[in-house]
Amino acid sequence: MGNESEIKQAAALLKQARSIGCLTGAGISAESGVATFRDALTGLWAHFDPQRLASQEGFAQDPGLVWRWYMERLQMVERAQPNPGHVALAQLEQWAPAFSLFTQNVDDLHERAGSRQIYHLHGSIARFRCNICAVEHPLQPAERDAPQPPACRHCGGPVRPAVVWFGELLPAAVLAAARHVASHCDLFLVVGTSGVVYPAAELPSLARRSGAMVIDVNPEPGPMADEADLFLQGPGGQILPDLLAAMRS
Ligand code: BJW
Ligand code: ZN
Repeated sequence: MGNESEIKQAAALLKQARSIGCLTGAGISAESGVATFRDALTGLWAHFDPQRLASQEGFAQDPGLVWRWYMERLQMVERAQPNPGHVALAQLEQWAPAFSLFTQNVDDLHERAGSRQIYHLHGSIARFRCNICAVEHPLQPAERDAPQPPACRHCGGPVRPAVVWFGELLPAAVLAAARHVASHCDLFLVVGTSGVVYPAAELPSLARRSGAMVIDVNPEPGPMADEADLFLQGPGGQILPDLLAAMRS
């Protein structure tokens, strides 16, 4: 667990900062019951490789398998509620003079917790588009339970979630905004990411090289903790509210 003196140091840094950048990963939603990306491959999915499911190659090989995996995860996201970690980040946005939140998550729990300045690096699991012509496809209830992805009404191509798979480009404007914030902020806060997927994983080191202090919140030490000036060990749903409380005291 992040100890009291580290929480105090982090709270002092957050209070002084004029501009804060924040990067979140699947860990911020874990306490809401949304499996982290690697945990999402337990149970029924334990024998599948995430790089295969979340890729064009995997979709081409077995579109039904990929579709069912996403429909199961969509249901998990819809049932979930924001946790105290999401709420604390929304409160931090109100407090800070400038605050931008970049999430790798495809859920909408930050929005539902009240965050406003939020950018999705890897898209959204609740939107759909054609894999061939990219036209948007509003999902019908019956399509959710179907064993195969629906066909595009425009060109007949397979419909897919509007997320970013391995080997695909992140939305250019979102990535440019993230790099701009990372290279101009005073403080960069990282929460709940394993830090192994690029280009999101390069943002904390970009911030550090540009002169920002970096704080990492995670129950497990990993590549992001090595990059950080301060590592607060523990779950986001506990550490982030503790940080907010320390800022107020
Ligand atoms: C808690 C907690 C609690 C638990 N509180 N924490 C440079 C070097 C090497 C490779 C590349 C490179 N640049 C690009 C690449 C290729 C590739 C890549 O990064 N590969 C690596 C695996 C090596 N990147 C790409 O292909 C990207 N595209 C790209 O760069 O285009 C140009 C290009 C193409 C090809 C070659 C070169 C350049 C696209 C990446 C898209 C990633 N998409 C996914 C799927 C999204 C849709 C979906 O959700 O299904 O995004 S993959 C998956 O990983 C998902 C996540 O957003 C992402 C990150 O995972 P995250 O969030 O870190 O989750 P976990 O599960 O890994 O970790 C959870 C963490 O939470 C853990 O640390 C826990 O301890 C912690 N935790 N409980 C706080 N309560
Ligand atoms: Zn189409």
